[in-house]
Amino acid sequence: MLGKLLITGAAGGLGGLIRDRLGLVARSVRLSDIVASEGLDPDADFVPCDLADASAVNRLVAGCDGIVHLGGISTEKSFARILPANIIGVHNLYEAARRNGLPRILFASSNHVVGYYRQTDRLDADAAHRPDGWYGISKSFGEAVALMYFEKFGQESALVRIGSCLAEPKDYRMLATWLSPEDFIALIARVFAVDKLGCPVIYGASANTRSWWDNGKSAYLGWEPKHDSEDHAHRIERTVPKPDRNAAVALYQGGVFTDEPIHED
Ligand code: NAI
Ligand code: 15L
Repeated sequence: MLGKLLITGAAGGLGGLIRDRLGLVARSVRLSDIVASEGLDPDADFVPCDLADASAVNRLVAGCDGIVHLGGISTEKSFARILPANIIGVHNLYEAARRNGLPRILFASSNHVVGYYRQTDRLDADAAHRPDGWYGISKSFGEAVALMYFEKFGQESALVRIGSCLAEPKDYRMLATWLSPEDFIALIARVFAVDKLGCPVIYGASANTRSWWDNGKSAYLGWEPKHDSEDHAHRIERTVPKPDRNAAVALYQGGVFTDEPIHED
């Protein structure tokens, strides 16, 4: 079991789903975010930190044995907003890891690294990047940083291209992309338990019958997701209008992100 696990972006949606459920992964958990976290246990080890502040990130990482890096901008925004959090932030995190004993990192990458593939395409870990916006490009950058730190310094990272992680899938696209929180927690546990991690790309999706993604190249992790979005298909078919088959949300793996303009604010 790990000693201290750091979770960045702990005040966000995904952070809220997992932060109290990592007792089998680490003896203690340090939570961090740029904003205060609602509903936080008053005894929690919460360290406010802007990922764009290199010295603060270095102090944050010191003494941690593993990192789940969720922090940053999580949707399509202007380059000006993505730059400090997702690009400078990833630089600062990996530099802090290098200076503090190379704690293993789970990097929350995204399906938007490959968002411009069609939903009829089937991808594995070697698919060339086809990012669908500045957000996807920032995740592509993060994956490249992780690979360089692995080659140069032996820094291990899991590059988890998360599909859609929420309690239940909400629409047709999520019947392919859904990752249940329980399956994500099981993946986190495998990433920090396996003897040799390396720097694999892993598609963060449950065992969905309609999945587009093949995790054969990271099978050595022993991650076996248990949930299948098919269990929610009837509810979605009954309650959610089916999108036009030529709409971005029905054509591309990245869904509506592929239709986003360049944001300028
Ligand atoms: P979120 O937007 O709810 O949480 C991100 C957190 O990062 C926020 O609490 C925010 O305050 C924090 N943050 C933003 N800028 C920061 C900065 N400069 N310094 C420190 N913290 C900063 O996003 P969510 O849904 O919780 O996602 C977590 C991570 O997983 C994100 O990196 C996202 O890109 C990735 N991801 C999530 C997916 C999902 O289905 N929820 C799908 C694919 C990727
Ligand atoms: C993501 O990368 C986003 O962080 C999340 O908010 C969802 O939109 C998800 O992808 C998705 O594609 O469903």
